Amino acid sequence: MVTRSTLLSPLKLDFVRRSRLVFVSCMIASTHETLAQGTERVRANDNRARAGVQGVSTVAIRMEAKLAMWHPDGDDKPGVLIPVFAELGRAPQVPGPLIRAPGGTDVIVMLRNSIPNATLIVHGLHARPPIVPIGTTFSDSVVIAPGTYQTLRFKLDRPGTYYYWGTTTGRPFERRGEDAQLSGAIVVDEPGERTPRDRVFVIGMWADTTADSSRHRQRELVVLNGRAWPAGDRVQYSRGDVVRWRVINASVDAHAMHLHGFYHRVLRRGDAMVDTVLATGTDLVHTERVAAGGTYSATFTADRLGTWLFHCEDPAHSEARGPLGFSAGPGVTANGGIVTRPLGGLATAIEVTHAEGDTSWKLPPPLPPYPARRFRMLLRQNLGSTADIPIYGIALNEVGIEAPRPDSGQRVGPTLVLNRGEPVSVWVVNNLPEPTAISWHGIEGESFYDGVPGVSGAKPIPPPRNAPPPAVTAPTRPPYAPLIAPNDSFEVRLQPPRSGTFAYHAIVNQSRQMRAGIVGAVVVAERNRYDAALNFPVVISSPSDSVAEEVAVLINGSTTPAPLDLRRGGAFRIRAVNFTAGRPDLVLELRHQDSTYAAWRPMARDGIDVAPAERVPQAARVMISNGQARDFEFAPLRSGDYRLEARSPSGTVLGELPLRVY
Ligand SMILES: [Cu+2]
Repeated sequence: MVTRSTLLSPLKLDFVRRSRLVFVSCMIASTHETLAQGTERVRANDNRARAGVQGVSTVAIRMEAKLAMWHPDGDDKPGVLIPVFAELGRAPQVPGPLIRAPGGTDVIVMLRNSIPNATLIVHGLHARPPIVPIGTTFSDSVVIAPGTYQTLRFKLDRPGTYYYWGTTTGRPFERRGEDAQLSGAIVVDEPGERTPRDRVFVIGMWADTTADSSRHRQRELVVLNGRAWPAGDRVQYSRGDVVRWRVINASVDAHAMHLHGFYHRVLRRGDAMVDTVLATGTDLVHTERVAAGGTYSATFTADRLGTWLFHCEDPAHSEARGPLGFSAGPGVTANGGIVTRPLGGLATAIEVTHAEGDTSWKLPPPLPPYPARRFRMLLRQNLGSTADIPIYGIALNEVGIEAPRPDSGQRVGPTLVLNRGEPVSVWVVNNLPEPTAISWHGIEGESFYDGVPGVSGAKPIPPPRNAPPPAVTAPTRPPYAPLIAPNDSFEVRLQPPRSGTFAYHAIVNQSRQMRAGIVGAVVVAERNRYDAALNFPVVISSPSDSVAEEVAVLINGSTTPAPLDLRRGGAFRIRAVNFTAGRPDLVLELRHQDSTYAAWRPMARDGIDVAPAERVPQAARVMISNGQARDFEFAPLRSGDYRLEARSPSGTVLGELPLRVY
């Protein structure tokens, strides 16, 4: 129920006080009509039903933009009155109504602006491809005065994923505030084909909801199809289903969309205007960076049972935050207790269950293969660690081969080197003063060991009544991966199927624990082929200190990492992973002492080898988003000093790793 008190909550007053926007001023002098309109509740739009009335080769949609209450964290959580789109006579929606038709369809949109006293500008309601008659300039937008409507006719020809968006401020795409949910998907299907069973995800962002932080990333709420995790829908598939997704980033930040458990093949990338089919063979990724305003389409086969997270790898966008209008509060309570923060914001979960007729659930669950090697991974607190600024370390040893290490490293974990295909056990021992859980980033395996507490794993399937008990009784375990309490432990089984550079990292209290040091590289190599002298894992993370975080990154746990020594004439592999907070646009560069670019050869992306034709020497510069892994070969021919720099997209040096070649 929305009551008047919701409308006049402190959030609303604060929202009005701070806002500079046109339509808000109208709410201060709100008419009876505004209030009545505002009580309408936004429905999260899962984009499974198309809007409008479908004719033979036309679709007609009657829409309006109006104010309504949006509750991104769930119906029982705080809401906010914002302008949104609705189909006339239906509940308002975030994202807006889905315009979907086969190529060749004529679309008629009647759009009314019912936002009191605000001029609405809508972009994107035009033909695809955009048609520009000779002698005219193309405009992607229409201006609709308050209380009026316009009828737009355009033809959707070119198949692809697009969107429309509106603004009440007249600003360009840069919408973080009140009008930021005025976005909707446009999907053009292949003509003559049945509408595929795909999913359309629209990413939205909302800022300015808490007044107590000066740092914008602490104030950002990122939503998927109008809801923040865990309030949104999960996505269900049967094992073997071919999954097709369209992702539209209608927000003004880039996102690093990471899929747990699977690689997805990116088929197209685009934006509001164009959608380009990719012809390269190198678009099999577990993490796809999607720029502000960008789109992508991807596919994969859901051949692994269990529940899998699909989320933005940037903890600034997928860590739990306070409900709308409230900050999440400090990570540490007044008496020193540490608040556990599971995920929130830009995330959903994929549930893969047995296909109909698949009776393999009757069999006892397969036991993980007997581990060929066992590792013990001890997470502990380092000297100087405080509740507010924790410094954690990891001592890793192979049980029975190496003695436990006395030191734990600082702010970065040691590299875990595994052989491809070899089953191992990693005993994660939590001696931290807070609960934790470890995610095995990019490593395909069993859902339960993927490590996301309460998500990874699967609901147990009850046997039918009168079913005989299974022949072998498997050891019982909880259905979902646990949160590892302080002084508790969790045995993880891995059998990495492919070689490459991966990572492990904390997946609760994520930015806090990763910055403290619960992050490290995993390198999977052909059996016993890994040579530590030729391979340089480079883990980039963020400092705990929030002031330092704005201007620096840590490379291998330090703002002043120890130099690497390389021999002239050798071929060295740089294996970089980005687990910073809020840096999806990080740029890595390798430079000579005189600041010119050195040359390197791209070798792998996200653990997938690049095509041989692409492994050519080139200027050493790459963008690496959160959660991505990038491998390069550096074969220095002359001695001297080099440096690997991590830069912001505008070129500011955030961190530097010296390389000495002799
Ligand atoms: Cu993000």
